[in-house]
Amino acid sequence: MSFKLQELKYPHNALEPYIDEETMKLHHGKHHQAYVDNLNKAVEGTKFADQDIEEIVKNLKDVPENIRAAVRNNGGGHYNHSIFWDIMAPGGRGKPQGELAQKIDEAFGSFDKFKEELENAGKTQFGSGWAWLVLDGGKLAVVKTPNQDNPITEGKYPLLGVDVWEHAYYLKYQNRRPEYLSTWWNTVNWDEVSKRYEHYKNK
Ligand code: MN3
Repeated sequence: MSFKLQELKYPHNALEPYIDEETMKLHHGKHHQAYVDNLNKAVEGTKFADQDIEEIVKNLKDVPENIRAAVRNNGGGHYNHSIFWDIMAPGGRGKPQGELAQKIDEAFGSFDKFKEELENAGKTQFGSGWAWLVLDGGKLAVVKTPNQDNPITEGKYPLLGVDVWEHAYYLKYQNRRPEYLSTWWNTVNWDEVSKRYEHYKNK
């Protein structure tokens, strides 16, 4: 068995005007595909070829040292982007609802404060990486990771993540990462983020 690039649940132009079609085509079809291909090469002939990508990234310390860096970068790349495509949707889905909305208010003071904190994490991630909303010991927090690292390797469950690699925004926003980040909220599928919250809240 090998890892596969999943189809997007929406067309490449569906996140316009916030994320342009060309960026989506390259990002999904080339960048994500390359992570999948390189992950498959790294784990070929090992037991990891048959494991769930989340389990692999979560238990990165169990991956043999000779392939760990390749799995960290490409397995992380595969896992991170799979989350990213899922938590976006055409037209977005407004605001968090119910228990997740309440937990965001408790943890950050308000939804706007949370947005500010996540954007700030994305802006201040030096070089390539991600900004995340995570469940850390049952509490919501914002963290950032370099490269293709995922917070789950540190035991923090990712509910939402925004890619701040230049390939995620450069065609449309050039060097304006803050503008990409503030616009990105229009794409967030809060129904999916809530599902992730429900799935991870008791772990
Ligand atoms: Mn990317």
